[in-house]
Parts: sequence; structure tokens; C-alpha cells
Amino acid sequence: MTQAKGFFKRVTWSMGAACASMLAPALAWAQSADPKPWQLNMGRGVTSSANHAYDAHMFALWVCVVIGVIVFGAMGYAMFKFRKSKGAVAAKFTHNTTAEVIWTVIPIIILVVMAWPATAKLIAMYDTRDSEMTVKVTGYQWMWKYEYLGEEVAFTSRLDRESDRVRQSGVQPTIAANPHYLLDVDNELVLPVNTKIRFVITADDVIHAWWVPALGWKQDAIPGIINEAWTDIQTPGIYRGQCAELCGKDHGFMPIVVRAVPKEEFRQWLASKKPAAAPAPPVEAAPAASPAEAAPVEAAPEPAPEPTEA
Ligand SMILES: [Cu+2]
Repeated sequence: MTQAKGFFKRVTWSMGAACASMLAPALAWAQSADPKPWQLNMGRGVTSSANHAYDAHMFALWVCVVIGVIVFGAMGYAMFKFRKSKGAVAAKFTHNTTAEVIWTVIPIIILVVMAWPATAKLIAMYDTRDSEMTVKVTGYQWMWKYEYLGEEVAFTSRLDRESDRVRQSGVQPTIAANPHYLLDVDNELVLPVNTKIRFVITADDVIHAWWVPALGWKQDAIPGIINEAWTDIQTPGIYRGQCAELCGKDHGFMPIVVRAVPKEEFRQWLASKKPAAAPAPPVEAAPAASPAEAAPVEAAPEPAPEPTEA
């Protein structure tokens, strides 16, 4: 008996210790914006839109949980308490106006209570007024182009060469060796934190969709149509996303990387990207070319033009 008691004590202790050791990482895990293996709930996000979506989602979830507990609890209780073996006899129901009014009015009240804040949040999500800067996003097969409107800064952003190399090598990528396989780009979209940034989103060939889960929204990029969205990133960091509309054979290979930085760092970065800040091309001494020297130069093939990058 004493042995059994000791065994249960040990089991309880080790289970408690295991729970405690899992709790701290689980909490940190729940708070970061990155998706996790076996993540069940939606991510928290780093913008007010993302927080609104998360709050609306959690509110709806808890309403469903409470309703589920009440309904399944009542069913279980009725099945157990009024079972046939205890002599229960099936009731004979007829029309009951009071019951019908109750089960119609209560769900309507619940729906209104849920729809009211959800609508307010949805309206706020589409209100691009008072934005401090605008970024134009254009989807291409298969890359993104970003233009900082009014700043003369524009560049394309495509899958990084390393992901492409691993993809074509036939080697199975692992999280340890390639933590951001297919999720890294050559040119990140750099944005300032705590700034209302408006996006105008379109496409040049087929329909794409610009989606960074941590920002809390996804917007279609449609040729000939300009969609709008906005964001205000609260935490500096790297936020990854992908094209979210099947757009052709390389749809899975046009990731998005947003690097959110403090305002001052963004100003410096933007200034460094402006055409005026770019170093002037080295001036070559123009030698007086003799006909003998000029001939081989003409025959030399032109180097392949660089892809359109800033
Ligand atoms: Cu796509």
C-alpha cells in the first residue's frame, strides 16, 4: 500500500514538473508571431488589424465553447438522468410559443453581440485615411515589386538564390540546415514601426495575393484593379508571408519578407536607396582608340543585363 502511495506521489510530482517545464516555453511560444509546428490557434500578429482579428476570433471561440458546454452538458444529463432503465417514458411535445420565442431571441442577441464589434473592426481595417506613407505592391509571375510612392525607391523582391539552389539540388531540406527554406527573398520590404502605412496592391499578369499573417490581413493583387490595405507594425522584426493565390507553376516560390525597423533606421535605409545617394559609376579614362584596338572591343559580346533590381 505504502509502495503504491509512493509511486503515485512520484508520478504526480514528475507530471507537475513536466507541466511546469512545458509552461514557460509554451507561453513564450504563444506570444511570438511566427507560426509553429502543431499550432492550433491563429497567431497573435503585430498590428492593430491582427490584434482586432485575434480578439474577434477568441471572442467567437469562447461563445462557441460556452454554448457547446451548455448544449452537450444538457444532452448528457438528460440521457443519463432520464434513461429507459430507470423507467423514463418519452415525452409528448406539442407547440410551445414561449420556448420558440426563447430559442429564437437568444441566438439573435448572441449574433448581434458578436457582429457589432466584428463590423466595427472590419470598418477600421479598410480605413486607409491619415496614412503617413504609401507602398505600391505589384505581383508578377513570380516575384513582387515594391514602390515607395513619392520617394523614388522601387525594387523587386524574389526568392533568394540559396532556396532556389536547395530546391534544384534534389537534397531534402531540413529546418536545421535551411530554417527559412522558400521563405527568404533577395530584397526585403523594409517598413518603419508605429507608422500608418497604406498599401496599394495590384498585379501585372495574373491574380496574386499579398499575405503576411503577422500583419493580420491578406489582399488580392489583381491586374487592372488597385486594392487598398494598411498596416501599423508595433514590433520591430522579420515577418514572412507568401503569395496566397494560385498564380502559376512557381506560385510556391514567391515569398514575402517584411523587415520592420525603428523609424530612424527606416529613414536612413530609405535615404540610402534613393537614386541620388547611389554612388556615381566610376569614370573611365577615355583613351584615344586606335582602329587596331577598337576592333576587338566591338566583337566582345555584351554582358547579360541585370534583372530589374534596385
Ligand atoms: Cu501566387
